[in-house]
Amino acid sequence: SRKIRIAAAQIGAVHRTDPRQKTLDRMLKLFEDAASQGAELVLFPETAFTTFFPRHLFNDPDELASWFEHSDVTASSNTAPLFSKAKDLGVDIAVGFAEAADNGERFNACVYYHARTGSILSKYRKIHLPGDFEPFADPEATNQLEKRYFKPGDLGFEAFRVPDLADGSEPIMGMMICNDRRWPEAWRSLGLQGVEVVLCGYNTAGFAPDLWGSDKNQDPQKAEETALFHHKLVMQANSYMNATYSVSAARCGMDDGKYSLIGGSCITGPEGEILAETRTVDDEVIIADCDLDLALPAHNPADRRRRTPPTQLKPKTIRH
Ligand code: CDT
Repeated sequence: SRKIRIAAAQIGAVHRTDPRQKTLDRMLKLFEDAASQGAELVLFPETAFTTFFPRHLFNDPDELASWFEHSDVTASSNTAPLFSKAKDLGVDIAVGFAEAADNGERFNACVYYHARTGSILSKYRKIHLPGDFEPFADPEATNQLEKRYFKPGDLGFEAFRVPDLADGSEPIMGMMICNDRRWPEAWRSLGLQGVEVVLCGYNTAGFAPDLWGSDKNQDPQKAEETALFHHKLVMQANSYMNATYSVSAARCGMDDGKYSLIGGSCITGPEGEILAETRTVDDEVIIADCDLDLALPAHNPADRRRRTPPTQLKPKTIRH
């Protein structure tokens, strides 16, 4: 059989003033916890090493730069200890970070780190950047200035094979970041490459009416429930339609005592069923044993559920 034990490491509130070392220590603890339970791969959230900084406007370029890491995230002193721990324990990691490339371009990125070879096996740069370039006029509104701080990803949705996992059968994985999970193209691009495990870290605002374009008078708790519902809906429905496992890891909780982010990290099977989910909005590890043979329809071209999309992608004009 082709089994892998996968973990999602959810990270609770991280405040703007929290020292990097404190957050890194929390990540190391989560990682050790997952590894001690036999996880072979641990997924961390989007921009996992810091608070979700795109909610703030930074006019000072040095201050803005301080939230980013060089593309070789395994080498930075802010982040390297997580990767050396992964190498020591022989456990793979997928983790999100704000990437500053050598040519000055910046991306909301994530990497798949392969412990056995001690190297980055794959990198993904977020394609669907939500929010705006300019902050809202209302100083109380929650901003999401991703379009200001990041370029849209330029690497596509590329599935990749992971050596040394699932009895050497090289499972096919793919990564997306947060808002990408709401777009069918993201899933379908990976689905058509036969993906077996989709990895998705996220920071999803709970009650943020300006951001969601909803009524400020709405009940905050109801708003959070709706955000959570949509999160689970897309993870379960797209896992089912693409016959793939999916793993999602939240940065969640109440940042700075005022910005709420939903939890709901989960591991979903190829039938759309939830195999494991978090119960808190705090630091928490969830684990599931994923039998990739159950994602078989993804590999069986004769399966009646799978069709290559038609090449004619424009609507037909029918004249009467
Ligand atoms: N980080 C991120 O992409 N968050 C978005 C918030 C949407 S803005 C209303 C998300 O899709 O969860």
